[in-house]
Amino acid sequence: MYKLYDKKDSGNAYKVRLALAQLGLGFSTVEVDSDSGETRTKEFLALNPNGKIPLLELPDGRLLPESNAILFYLAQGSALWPEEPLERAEVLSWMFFEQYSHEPHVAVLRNWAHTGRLQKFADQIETKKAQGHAALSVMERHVARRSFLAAERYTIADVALFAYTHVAPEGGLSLEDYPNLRAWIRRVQEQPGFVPLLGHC
Ligand SMILES: N[C@@H](CCC(=O)N[C@@H](CS)C(=O)NCC(=O)O)C(=O)O
Repeated sequence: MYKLYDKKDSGNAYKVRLALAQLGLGFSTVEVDSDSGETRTKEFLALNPNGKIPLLELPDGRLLPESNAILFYLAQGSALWPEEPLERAEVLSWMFFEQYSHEPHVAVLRNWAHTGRLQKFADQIETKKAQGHAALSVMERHVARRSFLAAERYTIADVALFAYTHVAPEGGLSLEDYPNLRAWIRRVQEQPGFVPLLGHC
């Protein structure tokens, strides 16, 4: 069975829980409070030297960090990972977009809000919001004429981007002006085996 080093309110960890659930794979979780330094202990750093969750332990004990790499690993041979090379590249393109242009703004604002640090980072809020809205706008335009992000079907690109997009308002990024994105969120929530993000933050 898989073991997920997890945090119930983490969108990055939620990506993995969602994929595991939708793929029907059994797993146990170990809660690691990344907001209070538990990913920076000597013991955890021995598991993931980068000091971050999610971290997946495979049934044979091998360890795999990085949410999107974990999604890629789990999705092999499933409908969540297309077969055609260009469609695969499109999925990866959105997953790289998520890590570089979306998560550092959309997820970070949410984390600052939930950990009471908006005041501490007040001088960065407007820039982060502009960057977050820029990423959401790219997605809004893309899903205006498509049901899903890549390969014309639900893939791990949707899993990766759903995690923080649907809770963007928790970080002060309203989805009011993104009707197509809200429709895409509903389509993801209707996928077989869908499970919600746990925890409030
Ligand atoms: N690129 C990583 C980011 C993971 C990440 O930022 N994890 C956060 C929680 S959501 C964390 O563990 N932070 C603790 C720390 O950096 O000390 C991924 O996608 O898995």
